[in-house]
Amino acid sequence: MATELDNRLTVIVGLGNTGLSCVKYFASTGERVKVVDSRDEPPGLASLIEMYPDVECELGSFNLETFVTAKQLVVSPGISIRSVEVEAAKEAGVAITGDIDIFSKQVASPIIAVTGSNGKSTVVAMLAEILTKAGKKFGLGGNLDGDNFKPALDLLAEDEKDLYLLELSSFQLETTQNLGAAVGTILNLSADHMDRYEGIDDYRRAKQRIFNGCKQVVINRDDKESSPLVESDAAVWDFGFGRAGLNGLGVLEEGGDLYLAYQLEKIVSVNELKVFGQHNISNVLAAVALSMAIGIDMNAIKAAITEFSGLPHRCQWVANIDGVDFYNDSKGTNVGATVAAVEGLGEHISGHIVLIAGGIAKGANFTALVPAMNKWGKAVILIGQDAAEMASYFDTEIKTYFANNIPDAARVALQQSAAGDAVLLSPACASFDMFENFQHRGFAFIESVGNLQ
Ligand code: UMA
Ligand code: ADP
Repeated sequence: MATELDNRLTVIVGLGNTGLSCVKYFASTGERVKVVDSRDEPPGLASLIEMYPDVECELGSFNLETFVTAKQLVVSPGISIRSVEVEAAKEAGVAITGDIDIFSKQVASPIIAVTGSNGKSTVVAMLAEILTKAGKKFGLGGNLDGDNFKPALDLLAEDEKDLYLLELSSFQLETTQNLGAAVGTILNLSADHMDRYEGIDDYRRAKQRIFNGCKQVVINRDDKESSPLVESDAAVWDFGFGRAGLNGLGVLEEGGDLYLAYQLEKIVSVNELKVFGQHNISNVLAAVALSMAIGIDMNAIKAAITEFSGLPHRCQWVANIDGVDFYNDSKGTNVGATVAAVEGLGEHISGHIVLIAGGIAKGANFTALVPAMNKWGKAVILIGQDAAEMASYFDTEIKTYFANNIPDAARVALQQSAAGDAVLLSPACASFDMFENFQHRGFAFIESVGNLQ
C-alpha cells in the first residue's frame, strides 16, 4: 500500500542567530525548511541568502497559514510560544520545538545546564574556566553574548565533546521538553521579562523546565525559588551563605576571615577571590557545586575561581576620577540585578553610590531598589524611555536627576559624587530604546567616563 507523502515543511520561526543556526543544522540533516520572521530585514538575512539561497523565506508580518500547515515549528527565543500564530499551530496539532530541544535530543555527552534570573553568564564563564583547567573538551553555548557566544546547534557541527555547558534563558526553556541534563540549576529567581509572561508564576514555570529529566540538581539555599517543584530521584547539591550540610557548599568564618567551604572543609578564603559582592560569592559557590557534581578535581576548581576576575559589563571597574570610582554594570537589566550590584558595591566602598539607571522597564516594579538605594546610595541619574516611571518610585531620601544620554548622565553623576563614592551604571532596564544592546550601552559609558578625565 502506498504511503502518503508528507509535503509539509519544518518552519523556522525567527531569522536571528538562533534561526540561522537552525537552518544550518537542518541543511546538514537534509530536512526541507522554510524560514519566517516578522521583521522586514532580520539580522540573519544576508547570511541566509549567501549560504542557503534556495531556502524559502517569508518576511514581514507572520502568515497564519504557514504556521498551521507546518510539519513542526522551530521557534526562536525572541518569539513567544503564546503568540497568536504559534498558539494556532499548536491548536492545529503542529509540533512546537526549539533549538535547545533539538540539541538535547542529538547529543550523547553530558549537559551542564544553567538558568536563573541573574548570574547565568558569570557562573557559566567561571565554569568554562574550571573545565579548561581540568583539561575537559567541552562545548559552550546557549544564551551567551560577546566572544563566548554560540547558538547551541552550531556546536553540533564541531567534534563531539566530553561535556556541553549551556546557559539557558526562560525563552529557550519554553520550547524544551526533556533536557535530561547531567546537572542543572536555577541560580535564583526574581521578576524579569514581565512584558512577555503573564506573571511571576508563568516565568517560574518556564525556568522549572530545566529540571525535566535532570540527573542531579544544584539548588540555592538562599532562594527557595531555585528548588524543583516536582519531586524526582535526582541527586541534590546545594549552595548558599552559612554552614553547608551534606553535598553542600557554604561560607565558614574562622579567625575573622570568611572561607568558601564544602561541608566543613575550607576551599579558599573569600579574600582570594577577584570578584566582589555577595551575589558573586553566591555565583562562585554555584560554579563549585556544579563542578563537583560532575566530578571535577578540586585543584582545577580552586585555580579557576581565584583567577576569575568577572566578565565585562558586570560590575566592571572603569576608572577613578578625583577619588570617585566608576563601574559599568550595563548587564544589570532587571531590578534584582541592580539591587545585587548596589548592595555588592555598597559594601565594597567607603562612600556612597550614585546610580545611573533607566531604559525599557519591561513591565517591572522598581520598589525593591528603593531600600537598597536609601541604604547605600546618595543620588540616581535616570535615562531612557521609562525614566519618569522609575523616578516615581524614589522618595526624598535620594536625589533624582534626569539626563538625555549617557555622556550627560556620567557628567551629572561626577558632579554629585565626592572622593570615596562610586558611580554605578546598572540600569535595571533593557537598552533597546537608546542602544543596540547592553554591550553598546556599556561601551558608551566607558567612552563617556574616558572623556571626563
Ligand atoms: N524578533 C522579531 N520577529 C521575529 C523573530 C524575532 O521581532 O520573527 C525579535 C525578538 O522579539 C527579539 C529579537 O528579534 O527582540 C531577537 O530575537 P531572536 O529570537 O532572533 O534572537 P537570536 O538572535 O536568535 O538570539 C537569541 C537570544 N536572544 C533572545 O532571547 C532575545 C540570545 O540571547 C542568544 O544569545 C541567542 O538566541 C543564541 O542562543 C541574548 C538575550 O538578550 C543575549 N537574551 C535574553 C536575556 O539574556 O535577557 C533572554
Ligand atoms: P545573566 O547572564 O543571568 O544576565 P550575568 O552574570 O551576566 O547574569 O550578570 C548580570 C547582572 O546581574 C550583573 O551585572 C549583576 O548586576 C547581577 N548579578 C550577577 N550575579 C547575580 C546573582 N547571583 N544574583 C543577583 N544578581 C546578580
